[in-house]
Formats: sequence, C-alpha cells, structure tokens
Amino acid sequence: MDKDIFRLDGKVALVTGASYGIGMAMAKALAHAGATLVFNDRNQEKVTTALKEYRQDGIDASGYLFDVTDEKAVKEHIDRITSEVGIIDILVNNAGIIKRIPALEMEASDFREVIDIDLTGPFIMSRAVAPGMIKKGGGKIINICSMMSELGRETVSAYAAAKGGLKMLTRNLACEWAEFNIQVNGIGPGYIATPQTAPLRTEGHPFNSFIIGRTPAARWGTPEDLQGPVVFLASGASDFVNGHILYVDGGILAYIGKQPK
Ligand code: NAP
Ligand code: GCO
Repeated sequence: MDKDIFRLDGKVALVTGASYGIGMAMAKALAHAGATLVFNDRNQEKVTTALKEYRQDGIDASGYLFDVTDEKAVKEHIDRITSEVGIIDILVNNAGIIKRIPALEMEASDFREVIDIDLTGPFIMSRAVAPGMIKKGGGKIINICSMMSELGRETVSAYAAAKGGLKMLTRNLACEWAEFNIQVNGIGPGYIATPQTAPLRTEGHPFNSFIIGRTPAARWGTPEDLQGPVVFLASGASDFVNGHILYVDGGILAYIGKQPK
C-alpha cells in the first residue's frame, strides 16, 4: 500500500460554511492532510474570525463571502477561487440549517428555506465545481447528510426531507459523474455537539439523555469525529467508493434502542 494514500498535497479543498462547527473541524483535517484550504460563509465577521483561528492552527486558508443558494454569486466565486487559488479538487457541501417546527405549524416559506440551503445549495455548488474537476481529470464531492437522511422525528420534517434528498442527490451525481472520475459520497454524522445542537444539549434537557441512551457509544459526537472520515473520502484511498453514505454516528443506525427497565 502507498503509505501516502491519505495525503492531499497539491489538492485544493473547498468546505462550505466552515467558519466553526463540523465544517471547521473537517476543513482543518483536510488542510493538515496537505490540501490548500478554501472556505466560505455568508457573514464577513465569521469569515474574519475563522481566518484567525485557521492561522492559529498553522493553516493558511482563504475565506470567501457568499451564500450557497445564490447561483450567480456561487458561479462568480468559483471562477474567482479558480483563478486565485486553483481548480477545486475537493468540495465538501457542509453549509446547512435546521428549523425545529412541528409540521402542523410550519409555513411553506420555512420549509422552502431549509430545502433551499440544505438540498438545492449542494446541487448549485456541485454543478459549479464539476466542470473544473472534469477539465482536471477528476475530483471528490462530499455531501454532509444526517441521521435524518434515514430517520424521522418530531419537528424536523423540512430538514429530514432535505437530508433524505441529499442522500439521493449524492447517489445520483455519483452515477452521472463517475465516468469523469468524480467520486460523490456523503457523510452522515450522528448527534454532534455544535451550535446547531446546542438548544438540545442544555443541562436537564430530556433530549440530552435521550440521545446518549440512543447512541451505543453513549456520548454526543464531536466535530473531530468527522475528521478521519472526510480525509478518507477526499483522498485516493476512496477512489472506488461511489455514492456511499458513511454514517459516523456512534452506532445509532445499528441500534434498536435500550430495553425499558
Ligand atoms: P452549524 O453549527 O449550524 O454550522 C453551519 C454552518 O453553515 C455555519 O457556518 C453557517 O453560517 C453556514 N451556513 C448556513 N447557511 C449557509 C448558506 N446559505 N451559505 C453559506 N453558509 C451557510 O452546523 P453544524 O452542526 O456544524 O453542521 C454542519 C453540517 O452538518 C450541516 O449541514 C448540518 O445539517 C450537518 N449535520 C449536523 C449534525 C449535528 O449534530 N450538529 C448532525 C448531522 C449533520 P451562519 O453561522 O452564518 O449561519
Ligand atoms: C435534531 C438534530 C438533528 C441533528 C443531526 C442528526 O433536531 O434532531 O438537530 O437533526 O443535528 O442532523 O444527524
């Protein structure tokens, strides 16, 4: 085996929404594996703060301000990144939002916003980077899915619809673009401690102990738990892995649940 099979030297990696949380942890892993790091966010202050944090970690990242749902801005920025940094070899579609609203109370506008960011955004981004990858002879696209790509629960209908859709977008693009040596795969994180799940993890919140009990590993995941998986899917080690969703969930999807006492 090539001892450098997981190295990403000479590759340009773009991680969306990587100014903190899971995105930042994955971005750092890609950079430490040798990739030149590019990220975006939709808030300049967050981009500036993140650039400082990357620098403190020894990473010379480039941060851009654009929204993944804005097709025109995405195209302009991919062109800009291509000329300023290089053709993107690795795209991680990480940017996402959740709205926890019971379906009976949810407005269609809220539903649409979640679908737009969590599902249409990854399509717009993938569509924008694919021509460069084709020109270069290959690439890697990694979509950040969810437990809700497989499971449902109260209040997250829009998110589950988007992440279930993202799983199928992953499989479909994997089929369409395999002939160009582009591997499209997904990572399905379990319940990870980030600002997105902060409202569910407050002291005494019943969801906190529910999730720990529902996870065989008996803990919340950390953003760092996603670092090895993203490097694997971004590297030559996964060149024959196409349309796979790698669940990183401490065993949630394997588990029927605890027997009541
Ligand atoms: P997070 O803490 O909420 O971070 C999401 C990032 O995406 C933020 O930087 C956010 O920027 C950015 N973003 C949102 N909408 C955007 C847009 N339209 N354009 C550009 N950037 C945008 O989330 P996280 O927990 O790290 O999750 C990252 C990804 O993993 C998401 O796709 C999430 O659904 C998924 N995920 C999370 C968990 C979990 O347990 N935490 C589990 C499974 C999957 P702003 O701060 O400016 O909004
Ligand atoms: C929720 C959670 C999730 C997770 C994650 C699970 O309200 O159930 O926020 O949906 O963040 O995506 O994998």
